[in-house]
Amino acid sequence: MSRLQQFDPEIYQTIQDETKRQNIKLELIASENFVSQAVLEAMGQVMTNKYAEGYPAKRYYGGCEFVDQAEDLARERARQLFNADHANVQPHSGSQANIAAYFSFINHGDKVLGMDLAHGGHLTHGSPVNFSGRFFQMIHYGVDRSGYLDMNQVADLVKKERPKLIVVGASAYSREIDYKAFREIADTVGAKVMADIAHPAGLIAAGLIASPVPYCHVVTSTTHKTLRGPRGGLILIGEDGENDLGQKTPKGRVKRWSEIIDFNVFPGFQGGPLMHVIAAKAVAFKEALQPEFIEYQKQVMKNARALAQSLVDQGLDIVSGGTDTHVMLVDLRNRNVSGKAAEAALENAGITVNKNMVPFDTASPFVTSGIRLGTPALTTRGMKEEQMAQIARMIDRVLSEIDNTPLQEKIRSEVNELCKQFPLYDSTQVLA
Ligand code: DSN
Repeated sequence: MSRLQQFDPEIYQTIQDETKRQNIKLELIASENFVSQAVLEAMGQVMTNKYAEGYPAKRYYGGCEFVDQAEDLARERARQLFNADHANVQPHSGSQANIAAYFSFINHGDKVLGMDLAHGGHLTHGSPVNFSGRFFQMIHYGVDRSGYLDMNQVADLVKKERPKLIVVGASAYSREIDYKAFREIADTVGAKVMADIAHPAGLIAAGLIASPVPYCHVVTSTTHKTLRGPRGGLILIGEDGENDLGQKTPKGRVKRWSEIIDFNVFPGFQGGPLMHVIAAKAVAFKEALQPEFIEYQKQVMKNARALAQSLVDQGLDIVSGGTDTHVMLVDLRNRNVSGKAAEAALENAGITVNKNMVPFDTASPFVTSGIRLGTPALTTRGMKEEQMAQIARMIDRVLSEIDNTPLQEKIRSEVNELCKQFPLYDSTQVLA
């Protein structure tokens, strides 16, 4: 019996149950993935005990010699992975990374252009309920009726509004983003450009889609989506961003953006970094530097295309008609089913998705007219195009008879059978 099981059987049981849930259901939430055993091990270890405010070799606490090595490895591997000049691996999350990046380049009240949440943007790209919408004057761009980013709208808004910062990136946009075009538009008014690559980071690291690092002043990310690391944030600065001069100190010294970013992460918005998570980020970055990671990401994209095509073949409507990445948005309006009802029915059938607004949605964010699907997690399990076609048929059956509970139960047993062929974690390993 493990020490955890002995001391805290209730929490032990929740971990057992969650392990089972992950094993027996089909995880199609586009922002989730399954980390390796090595990443799990790196997170559950004694570095959680260590305070290390500051940065390697410049800490406010003694005893940091080994966590310094771990953070240096994480920073170096992140730089190598993204071909960046500077990496900060301390943000506890993507939102924390974004806060630090915003306040590095702009001040409270400044004007920012970001993607509309309802068109695929993220809460931190200017939602009125988020710090971004409360601290800055946000204006929004979106997609056109074809579901593609409307670059004419971006150019018009930049010309008219002259924002100080342009935020590029999305949580529910399936097409490649032209970061170079954003930068060219930004340069017409001297705006800075921040790319948030939380979703496609793994595809970018694998070199399969364009990187914003050469074009944007700063790049933020999470580490746990396509990148398949522990939950956390990351900030990168490319050569161009690093050569662009930052702000002057009161004594007249010009600071580099890397210094300004680091200062805004700590002491600006965070205290002690989570050193066990940073160690796990280093492990995940090492995994992402292996040739197998490129093969994995290629399969993520192939699976996404196969799933999107199979859903279209079943008569479902995919925003923009398909995907270039790992994610897709299903517009359910032609089925007369809400995103909320679809999420619940699919969950009952063992298929985990999230409801999502679709562009030009008239339903509320709690109801929505769509669902978002992604393939990173199922690809980690080893599933391929054949399984994607099978899953698309299951999704269609559930959506075609949304209130048919016996059908959902039947499909759930089919899902369990499919999952058994692609085993995930062994609970004895997870709790070893
Ligand atoms: N919650 C994440 C997602 O699902 O895309 C974004 O932070």
